[in-house]
Amino acid sequence: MKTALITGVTGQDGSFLSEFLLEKGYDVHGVIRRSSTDFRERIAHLEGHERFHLHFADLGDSMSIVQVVQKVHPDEIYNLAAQSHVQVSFDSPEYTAEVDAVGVLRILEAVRLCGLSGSCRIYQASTSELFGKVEEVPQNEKTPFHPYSPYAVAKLYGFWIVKEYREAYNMFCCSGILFNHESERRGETFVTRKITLAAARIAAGKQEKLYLGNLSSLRDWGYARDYVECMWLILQQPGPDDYVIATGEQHSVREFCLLAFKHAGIDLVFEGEGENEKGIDKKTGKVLVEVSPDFYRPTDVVNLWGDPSKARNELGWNPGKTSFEELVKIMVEADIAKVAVERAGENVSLNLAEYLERGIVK
Ligand code: NAP
Ligand code: F7E
Repeated sequence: MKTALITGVTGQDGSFLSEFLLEKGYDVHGVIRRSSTDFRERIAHLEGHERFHLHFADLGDSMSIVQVVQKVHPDEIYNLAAQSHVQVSFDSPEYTAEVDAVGVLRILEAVRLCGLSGSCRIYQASTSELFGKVEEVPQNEKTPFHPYSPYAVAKLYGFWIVKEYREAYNMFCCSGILFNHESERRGETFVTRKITLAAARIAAGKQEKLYLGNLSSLRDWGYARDYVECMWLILQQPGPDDYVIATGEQHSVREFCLLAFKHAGIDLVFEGEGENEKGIDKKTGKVLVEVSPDFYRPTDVVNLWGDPSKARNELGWNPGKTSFEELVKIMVEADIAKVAVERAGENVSLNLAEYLERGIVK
C-alpha cells in the first residue's frame, strides 16, 4: 500500500484527490490548519475512513512540515496548499509569497532533512497564471512565463525551486501547470462559482443582481475531478517532468454567465460596453448582471488557453472527458440544490453570495 501526503487537503483539489487516491488503495494523510470553525465541508464525508488521516501543520511553519513528513514517511507528496486567490494576492502579497513560494521550499527541504529525497515523489501545484501576460496562444510547456500578479510571481518561485531540486539533488519532483479547473466544490469567490451560485439564487428569487468585473476575460476551464487524475499520473511516470494540463478550449466570463443562467432557466442577453455592459433577462427586461470596477484587478490575465498535447500523448490523459457545457451544468445543478436547502430554512444566514452582491467582500 502506498502512502500519500496531501497539503491543501481541505481545498477543492485536495478533496477530489483524496477520494481518487483512497479509491486506488492509498493510505492518505492530509495537512490541515487550526481554524475556529471545525467543520471541513469538502472532506467531512472522508473523516472516519480507516485509510484517511489528518495532521496539523502550516506551510508557513517549517518545523510543523518537517514533523509531519517525518511521521508519515510518504511515498508521494502532493503540495496543493496555497493562498490560491489571485485578487487576494494583491491585498496580501507578503503572505502569498510566504506560503506559495517559500512554502514549496519548506516541503522540499523537509523531504531532504528526513532522508527521503531518493524515495519520495513530489507533485507541485503550478499554474497557468505563470503565463500571465501571455506571449503566445495557446500556451504549452515551452511558452515563456510572464507572471502578472503577486500570486503568479510567488508560484514562479515554486516552479523554479522544484526544477532546481530535481536537477541539483536528483529528486523526483514535478510541476503540473494546471489551467483553471472548477467544480461544485469551487470556492465561492472564484468567478465560475460566483456565477453559478448567483444564477441559482436569482432564479429562486433570493438575490437581485450579480456584479462582476472583466466579462471579456478568457479562460480554459476544465472539471477539477478530471484534473486530479493527472496529478497522480505525473508521479507514476518513469522520470520526473512538467506538464501543461488543460482542455484546449477557451471561453469568456460572459459566455460562462450566459450558459449558467440558461441552465437556471433564465435567458440573458448582454447589452452595452465596458463598465456599462449589462446582462438583461430577455423575458422580463430586468437587469440581472452588472459590471463593477471593484472586481477589476490592477493587472489582469485575460487570454489563457492551454495546449494539452503532451499530457494527452505522454500521460494518456483525456482532456475532453467533461465538456464545458457539462461542467457548467454540474455546477449550476449543485447550486440549485444548495439554494433549495437554504430555502427550506436549513441555512437562513446571510451567505457569501449576498455579501458579494452587496460589494462587502470581493
Ligand atoms: P483552494 O480550494 O483554495 O485550497 C487551498 C488549500 O490550501 C486549502 O486546503 C487551504 O486550507 C490550504 N492552505 C492555504 N494556506 C495554507 C497554509 N499556510 N498552510 C497549509 N495549508 C494552507 O485551492 P484549489 O483550487 O484546490 O487549488 C489547489 C492548488 O492548485 C493551489 O496550490 C492552487 O494555487 C493551485 N492551482 C489551482 C488551480 C485551479 O484552477 N483550481 C489552477 C492551477 C493551480 P484552508 O482550508 O485551511 O484554507
Ligand atoms: O478569475 C475575471 C478575473 O478568480 C478568472 C485560481 O484557481 O485559476 C484561478 O485564478 C477571471 C479573471 O480565477 C470577476 O478578472 C471577472 O480574469 O475565477 P478567477 P483566476 O484568477 O483565473 C488559476 C489558474 C489559479 O492558479 C488560481 O489559483 O475572471 N473576473 N469578474 C472575476 N473574477 C472573480 N474572482 N470575481 C469576479 O467578479
